[in-house]
Amino acid sequence: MKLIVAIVNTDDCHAVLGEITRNGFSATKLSTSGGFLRAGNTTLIIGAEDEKVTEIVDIFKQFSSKRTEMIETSPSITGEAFLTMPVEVTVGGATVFVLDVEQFYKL
Ligand code: 2BA
Ligand code: 2BA
Repeated sequence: MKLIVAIVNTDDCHAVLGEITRNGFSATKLSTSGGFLRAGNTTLIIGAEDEKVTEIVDIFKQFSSKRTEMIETSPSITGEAFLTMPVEVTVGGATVFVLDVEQFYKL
């Protein structure tokens, strides 16, 4: 058995957890903060059989990989026109650790 410890962007957590539970896995969600930015993120811990790890990591790849999105900046006035500028921002990202589990009990 393995324990997957995955730190994800809080915005992606809902989609990741939905897919994980839909596929029959159990998870525990912790509200955490990154040590560098000191901003909130989410840590998911998932105990799973060894042969299921790839399937679970694939869910993280699909639902929380780093990607770029275009967002509209707030409108600014240039001459007589209101302009919004689309800018590219990086969102998401997952840091995933897979640990060996020595013992597992459900009491
Ligand atoms: P339990 O299996 O007794 O799990 C209680 C809580 O322990 C879970 O809360 C979760 O926080 C944690 N947990 C259990 N197994 C885990 C694992 N392998 N890895 C990480 N954390 C684990 P919930 O997720 O809210 O689940 C509440 C109850 O709902 C569970 O009780 C189980 O009976 C059921 N359940 C959980 N996931 C399910 C799923 N994907 N499909 C159907 N039923 C599920
Ligand atoms: P990421 O590397 O994508 O990491 C996102 C969050 O994942 C981190 O939040 C941290 O909570 C967790 N994490 C990443 N690697 C980890 C590890 N080896 N062990 C435990 N937790 C880990 P933050 O610490 O707030 O970092 C946010 C972003 O700032 C990082 O994105 C990285 O791009 C950058 N960063 C982190 N530490 C840095 C440092 N010492 N110097 C420069 N940039 C750093």
